[in-house]
Amino acid sequence: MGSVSTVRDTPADAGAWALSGVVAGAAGVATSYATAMFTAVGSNPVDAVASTVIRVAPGNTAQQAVRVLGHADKPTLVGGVLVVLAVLFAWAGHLARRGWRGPLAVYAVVAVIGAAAVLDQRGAGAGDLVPLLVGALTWPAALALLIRPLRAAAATTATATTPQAAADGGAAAYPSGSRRSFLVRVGVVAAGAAVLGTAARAAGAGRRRVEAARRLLRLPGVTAPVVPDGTQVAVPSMTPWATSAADFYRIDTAIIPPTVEPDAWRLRIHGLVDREVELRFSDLVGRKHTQAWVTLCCVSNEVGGDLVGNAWWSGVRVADLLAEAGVQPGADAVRQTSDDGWTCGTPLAALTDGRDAMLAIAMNGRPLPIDHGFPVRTVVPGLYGYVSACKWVVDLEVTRFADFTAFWTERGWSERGPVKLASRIDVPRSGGTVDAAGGRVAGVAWQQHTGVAAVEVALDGGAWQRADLARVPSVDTWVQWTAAIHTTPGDHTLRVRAVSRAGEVQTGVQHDVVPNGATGWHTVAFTAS
Ligand SMILES: Nc1nc2c(c(=O)[nH]1)N[C@H]1C(S)=C(S)[C@@H](COP(=O)(O)O)O[C@H]1N2
Ligand SMILES: [Mo]
Repeated sequence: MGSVSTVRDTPADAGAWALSGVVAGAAGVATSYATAMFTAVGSNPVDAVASTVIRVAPGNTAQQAVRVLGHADKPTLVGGVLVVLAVLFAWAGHLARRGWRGPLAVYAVVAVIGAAAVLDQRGAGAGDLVPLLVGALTWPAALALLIRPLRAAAATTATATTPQAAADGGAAAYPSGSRRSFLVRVGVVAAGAAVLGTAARAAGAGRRRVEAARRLLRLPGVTAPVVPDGTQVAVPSMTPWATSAADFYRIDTAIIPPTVEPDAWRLRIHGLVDREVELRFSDLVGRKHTQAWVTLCCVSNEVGGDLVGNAWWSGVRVADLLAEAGVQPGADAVRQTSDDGWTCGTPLAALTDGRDAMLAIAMNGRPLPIDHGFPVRTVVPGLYGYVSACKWVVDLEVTRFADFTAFWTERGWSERGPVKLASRIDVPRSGGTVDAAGGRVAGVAWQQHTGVAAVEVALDGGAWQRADLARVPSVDTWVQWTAAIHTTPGDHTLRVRAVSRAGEVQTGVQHDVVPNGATGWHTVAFTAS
């Protein structure tokens, strides 16, 4: 602590509290903005408020404003929202002199308005509130950090000066040590908010640009998905056989998903080939396409887990491209690299044995969503994603497994990742209820590119009984199954196992996901009534 100087309650001191409020507020705005931009979960609350203002403005003031301001309408409105916020945050800081009740009330009001605006956006759900929540937690945390030196100074001053000064909330006359500490904290928090905001803005701008390019893309020859007849069992609340892009699980190492413009995309095929091939996106669009329903799943999927989805993929067969490059003898692998440097090693055989291994440009009849690999990703029926389904793929190196390692194999996962035979109970959910007299249970089973021949269920650890299988267009997708339950009212368990078309009976031995996929029978406890 430095020397104790008993300065009067100057405007500059009052300014310190207000400044704390503004900087803490800015920190929260930055963290919520960054959460929205980096994760693409939810919407940025400030933008949401601006949009809501446009929508609810009385009469056609908003339209007028938009006309007058022209293209500057949105930035101007957002600027206005930020100015109002700055005033409220300054006020919160000012109120903090007298304790936490004031600032918390201000934050609560701002958060409620923000939440209302976020939920007011088209198609918004509770999950969209995540960025706002992050910001709302940042406000008091940052404020506490910033005002600690002010509080300390106020306490010192209160003892050094009059009781009246203390009652006034402690004149913010601070010892020089507190002053330095305060200025350092303000500087650090403000700089942090600025850096975070700028980074988030860059990420968001790239994403918006690519999202616009994606919307404008036309992919001739890519057809909309038509769910084949008989693939969906008619059991209430059963999982859809075809997974929408929105419901499709997402797994990757990208904190900020790569944003690759189709015009800038290049794919290099090189390594053990007769001639290197470089492809542009337009080359892929113009080539002969293959389209197929393919189920994709993650090696990290626990027994009964939902890291599995089934989509209609359109693209170009990798085999055709490799044939053009001319694969040399001795090669047994393709090392795939994505735009963000992630790598995986895929057996050459799986890419050339006639299965629908493709460089996909569309998912469910639409350009790939950014999070699922836009503009191009690989899909290989029968292999886990971590060894095959490279998103944002930009490089295929024909090589030998002996000559390289890939992202996940360097972290203890197996070099090869053929999909294991698996089955899951979807109805009932754990703890659910089933009609004791013939209630229907249902689920899915999969082993892509091998196929499922049968599914069996067992009640309370008893004998296995055959379930009915729905239809599938090929062995590359999951299959739905259903069975009827006949039992006594009360608590029971149901388990499931599959038999593959290769004759394998799914093992009941429980094995963790590391290093090459979980095993064991999915078992669900339920009540019959
Ligand atoms: N570029 C890149 N591609 C990737 C990954 C990744 O981390 N980065 N993860 C893989 C894994 S582990 C899986 S299971 C699938 C998941 O694909 P999805 O997110 O489209 O469902 O992508 C694969 N492709
Ligand atoms: Mo995965």
